[in-house]
Formats: sequence, C-alpha cells, structure tokens
Amino acid sequence: MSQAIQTSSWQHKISGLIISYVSCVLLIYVTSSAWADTLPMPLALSFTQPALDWESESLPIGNGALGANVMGGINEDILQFAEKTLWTGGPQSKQGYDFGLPPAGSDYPQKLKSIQNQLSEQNQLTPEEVAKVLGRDYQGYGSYQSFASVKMNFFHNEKAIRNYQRSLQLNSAVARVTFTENDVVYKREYFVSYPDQAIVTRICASQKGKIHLNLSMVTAPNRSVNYSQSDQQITLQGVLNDNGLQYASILSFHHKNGKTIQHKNSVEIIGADELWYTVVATTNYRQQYPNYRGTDALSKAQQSQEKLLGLTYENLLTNHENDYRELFSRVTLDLKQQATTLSTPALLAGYQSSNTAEQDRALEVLYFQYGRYLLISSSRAGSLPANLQGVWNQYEHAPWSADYHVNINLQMNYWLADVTNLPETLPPLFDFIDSLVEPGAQTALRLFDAPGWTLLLNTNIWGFTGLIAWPTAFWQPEGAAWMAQHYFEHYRFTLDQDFLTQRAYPVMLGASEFWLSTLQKDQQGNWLISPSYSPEHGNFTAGAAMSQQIIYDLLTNTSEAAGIVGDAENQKRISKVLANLAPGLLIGSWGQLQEWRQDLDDKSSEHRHVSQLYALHPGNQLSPLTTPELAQAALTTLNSRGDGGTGWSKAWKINFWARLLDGDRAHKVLSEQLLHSTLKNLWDNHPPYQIDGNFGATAGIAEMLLQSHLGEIHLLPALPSAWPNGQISGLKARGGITVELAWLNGKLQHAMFNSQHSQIINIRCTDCTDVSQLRDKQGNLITMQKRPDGFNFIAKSGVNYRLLVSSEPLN
Ligand code: FUC
Repeated sequence: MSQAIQTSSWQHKISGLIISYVSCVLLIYVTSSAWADTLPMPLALSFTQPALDWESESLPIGNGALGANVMGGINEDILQFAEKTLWTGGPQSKQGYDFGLPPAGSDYPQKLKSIQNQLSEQNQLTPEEVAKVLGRDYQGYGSYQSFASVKMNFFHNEKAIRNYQRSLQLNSAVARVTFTENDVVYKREYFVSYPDQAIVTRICASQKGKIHLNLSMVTAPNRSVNYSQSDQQITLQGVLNDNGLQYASILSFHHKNGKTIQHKNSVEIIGADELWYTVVATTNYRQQYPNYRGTDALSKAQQSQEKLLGLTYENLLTNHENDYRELFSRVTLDLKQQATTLSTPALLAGYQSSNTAEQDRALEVLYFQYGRYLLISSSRAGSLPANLQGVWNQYEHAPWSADYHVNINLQMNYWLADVTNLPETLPPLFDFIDSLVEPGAQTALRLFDAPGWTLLLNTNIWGFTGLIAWPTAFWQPEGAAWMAQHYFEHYRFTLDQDFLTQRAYPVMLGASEFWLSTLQKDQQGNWLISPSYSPEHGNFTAGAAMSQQIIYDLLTNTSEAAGIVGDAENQKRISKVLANLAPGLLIGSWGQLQEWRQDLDDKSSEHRHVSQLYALHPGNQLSPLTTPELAQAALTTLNSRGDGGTGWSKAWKINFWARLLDGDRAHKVLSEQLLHSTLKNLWDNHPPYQIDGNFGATAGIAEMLLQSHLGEIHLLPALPSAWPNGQISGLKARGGITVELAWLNGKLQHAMFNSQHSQIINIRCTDCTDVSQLRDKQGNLITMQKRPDGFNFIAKSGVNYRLLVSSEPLN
C-alpha cells in the first residue's frame, strides 16, 4: 500500500533508533540510560508496576488471530493468550445447535404475520408480548475461549527490584518490562507477529548467566489436555469438551548458554545469558457453513512452527516491525501535546484535573492512536473480525460470549478502518459477513418466508443468524442491511470497482432482496418495517426511525451500486420501492427527531442507544449542511439524551457531535469517555471491558478533523477549541484521497491532497474562501473553481496538491 503523503515525526525517529539496537545488551543500554530518559516520550502506554488485574492493567498485543496480555509479574509472569477461532458451541456442541432457527416449514412466518396484524391494529406491543411469540430459546451458542497461558516463574529477590517499567510502544507494537535487581538490568520483550504468525517473547539480562526461570503452559479445565515437552518445545493439545474442537499450541524456546532441567509439566532454564521463545496456536476451525471444521489442529500448528525454523529473534522482530509500522505510521496526529513521563494511569487520573492542557492532549493523541493500534492488532486477513473484546479474552464464559453484536457493536469496530488508513484490517470483516450469507438465507426463509439473507441481533463464529429470547434486544432483522453499509462505504473510500462488483454488490443485493419482499405497506401507501424495534428501547411498533433509516440507506446504496455495475433491472425495482419508503425522519412535538413513527419520545430518557440518529451517523441522510431543520431536531434529541452512557454510547456521540459540526461538544464527550469509561490500560469500559468504544472514539476524532460523506471533503469540520494548533496526516477521504492538514489558532494553515484516481475534488473549508494558492509538487499553480464555502479542482492521480491558506510558518 503506498503512502503518498508522509510527514516525519519524532516518534518515528526515536523508535527507529531503538530497533537498530536489537541485541539484548544494547537494547537495555539505550532504553535504560539517562540519555533515553530525556527523549520526548514516544507513543506508548506505560506502567510502573506489574498488572494485578487482567482487564484494566494488562497490555494487549496481537496479530488479528492471536491476542496476548502482558502482565509482567516480577516472579510470576503469566502471558495469557487467546486465538480467535477457539469457541465452544456450534453444530457439534453437546448442547445441541440449530443456528437459532426453527425447522424449515415451521409456522414461524404465520406467527410473524399475527404480530404484524396486531401492530397495525394496536400500534404498539411490549417487547415481552412480542418475545413470547417470536422469541426463541437457543442452545449451543458457545463463547470465545481463552486458549492458554505461558507461565514464566522466575527467582528474583522482589525486595531488591528497582526501576520497574512496563510499556507498550504503539510505534512498533512491542511491549517491554524492565527492572534492575542489584546491579543487573533485566528486560523482557513481547510481541505478536502477523507475518510469522507467532507470539514472541525474549528475556535478557545485562550480565551473563543471570536468566533463571521455570517455563510452562497451562490451559482451562473445559477441555482435554495432552501436554508434552522436550529440551526445546512444549506442546499443548486437546479438544474442547463441549464441541470437540481441536486446539494445538507449540511453544519453542531458545537459550544462550545455561542448561535446562525437565520437571513434570515445566522446563527449568538455569544460568542462561538470554532466552527467547515463540508460541504458535491454532484450531481445526474452518469458516465454512455448516460444519466449520478443517485441517487437523496439530498439523496446522506444526506447519506454522516449521515456518519459524531458522529465524532468529532479530529476524522475527524485524519482520514484525516492518509489517506493523507500514500500517501504523500512515497516520500521524500532533496536537502540540507535551512529552510526558507520567505513567498511563497517572496521565488518565490527572486528565482535566492535575494535568496541563498539553498533557491532556498527549492522552488524547495516545487514545486516538491506540484505537488504530488495537484494530491492527485484532483484525488482519486470514482470521475472524474483531469481536466485542477485539481478540483478547481470558474467560471460558466471556461477557456476551465476546461475540459479534450487530445492533451497533461490530459496526463500530470498523468505523475507523478506512478513514484512518487501515484497509488491511477489513478483510476479516468481509470474509465473515460473506460467510453469514448462506445461513442468513435460511433465516430469511424460515423466519420470514423471504428471499435474500439477513441476521438478527447477534452472531457467533458458527453462522448463528437466528433468534434469541431476550425481549428488549432480540429483534433486529436490519442486521444484514447495516453490515452491507460497510461494503459500500469501503467502495466509496477506495472506488475499487472489482471489490464493488465481486464482493460488495452481491451481498448488498441479497440484503435488499430480503427487504423488498418483507416491507409492509401502510394505509397511506408507505413502505414500513414491521415489526420494528428501536434497539433496546421502548415498545415494538411499525416503522421505528432506525429501521426505516437503515433500509433507506441500504436501498439507496444498492440502487447506486446497481447503476455502477450496470444492473439496470434491479436498480429500477429498488428505486420504485425507495420512492415510497418512509425515510424515518420525523420531527416531534418538542422538536426532537422522533425515535418512532408515532410521537412517543420521552424527553427525560437518557437511554444509551440513540438509534434514531443513524441517519446522521453512520448514515448520511441528514446534516446541518443539507437538511438544517432535521439536523436541529437531531441536536435536540442528542441534548435530551445527555453526554453520558456506556463506553460505546459516548463514542457514538463523539461522531454525532462531529457530524453536527460542534467540535467543542464532541470534545466534551471524548472527555467524558476518558474520564468515566476508560480503564487504566485505556481499554474502553462498557462496563465491562468492550473494545467498540475504543474504535468508535478513534473514528470520532477522525470525524472531527475530516469528513467526506457528502460528496465533498470538509476540512476541520469540528475542530474543538481545546486543540488550537495541530497537524494530522494520512487520513483518507472518500474517493481514495489522502489528506494532510495543519492548523494554527483554530484556522486551517495548509492542506495536502493526493488522490489515487484522477477526478474533480470538492473541498469545503470555511477558511479557504480567499484561497489563491493551490500548487502541485513542482510549485505550479492549479486552477481552483470557487464553490460556496470552498472550491474544487481537477486532481490527477498520484499528484500531491498543496494548499497554503496562511503564510505563517509551519511549526
Ligand atoms: C448491545 C448493547 C449493550 C452491549 C451489548 C454487547 O446489545 O445494547 O449495551 O454493548 O450489545
């Protein structure tokens, strides 16, 4: 992936320095010297103590498939890890499993009809009344599992330990623990490599012969365990009791000098100068409906292990850093923050109290980039998408199974992917959604007697596209339509015609087919969704705002896509329905955007779902720039709901306020999230820990600085007064356009654009109305056409265009 616009930053220079010293001893010298302490703080999370609590204090590392948590205990260092495909439940579950669906030919479609009839007579039904008829108990749903833990038991004198540091470098995705014991400096390094598909750890000491530990692997009791060890390896394999899914993991270790002693279920390494190990872990899961079983887990693990043979630690580190940096370094954010020596918990605790404004901004920049780090670490091609906990999990029964909820959560996980220039994180999402189309067609057929495909509230890795019985959440048949938006948005960001034709359009059309046959006509001739349920709030009705808006968005996008791929027939069919589809945009008695078709909104409700604002974000049906009255109603609604809520709810509100072009309010909600919904390791706290809020907030910050959903690139649309000066580079606008922005005293100073495609680019920029200075790299002046609040110009593919708004010097 080429990165056309790059600004160098001190962060890159420093981490570059560090990796050039990869041997154990030199690495210790560089990062523990007094000189190192005077360097500006790189993007890093840091703790001065080992983690006591996994959820709030561990440091997460991962490569999409594998996620591990660095606790960094001095004498007992437990590196717990998870692998995305290790799940209980599914077709082979002892509990029984039916994908959440009644058998083919059941009377479910008639039951649905009876609810529709009742709703057209009574207007409303309670969730309990509907769940009694349409809800369904389910079995064998399963849960994401912890895979195992590597246990490192050392023999340090804890009383003699000084200068303990535990950190996670976001520029390199390497975690480190350092401390001194008497005059010996110890260092541990941990990372998870995507190119080499392994967890890697190295343990160093500044004097020879000082490494002494017991190394072992343990796993959870809900599975069979076959443990074996040799002078170089520990192998752990077995099957989950619930569903017989095979798992296998191989830890392979290397030590310089010293000796090993074999104990029962552990290996003791004594007097080594250095030790490093790799861990590969896999299962026999295959992402294929309906059986979900593939190659034997142990042979897969052995194959992965064989690929590591001959690689040194330095090779592994270099491969990892090269791969990771290429993605992470594309976006830099500078808010004129202060380099800080505060630990992350101290920086968080002092936020908006004892911190300086520059320290607060350091936290905000860190939090923004942490979202990108977490997405790279939990979503890469070849595995499953980021779930409710990304890829990290220590439980046998994770909260909500650490599954994929599709009434906000999975979607929010990917809002940042395109805009923050990480398209490589998207393949797992699209592969996963593609794999739901076949079971989702059964859902359409058996529940609705409809063609196409859909899914409801939640799904797992076993194609669960059916029903649960939880009254206040279970009914969400718009799930597939909402997921289809991600395909079209990815197309909008890239203009990748092959992706549109081969991947996006079939999925979108299938989701549309379902709705074309499922919509209900009311007496006035409007197409409505019935029954319809506004996520987790109020009663069942027909035509709740979010249902209508999602389907409006789906059909609009599919019709546009049909035009591009040349499917005139479907374009016509869809447009005809669209013409009579209620758009879900009604203004109610107190000026609010109605959540339901009837004016039922309670002014005092602070419910965390503000689903009726889907049209504002992630949809693009309403905006202060195109529909000011509706935008005012959205604002009234948002004010009534307040700035609180769970982690993801606040993250969504950052995006809402950014789309309402209110930077100060967006920043206020970001502050609320940092103050009240963020754990010490900066993980989002729903509570419990749930990763969507991290991703949603990073997307929201991007949305404050750049928007492109209305056919124009809006520069600094919601810049808060708390960020008067700054610079961001590498963000993507729709159309495949990379953007760099710098601002001073709240005003745009310069911008740079580089488009993958030759095209006309429309720019909205309140500070640019007098602009006469758009130049290409060679300094040639480019013709600009004035537009209201901006201009447009013809961009040639791959050329850097620089817009100089102010002649004040840059930085
Ligand atoms: C949705 C939300 C909950 C929670 C769950 C995982 O149902 O309403 O708050 O995030 O997903």
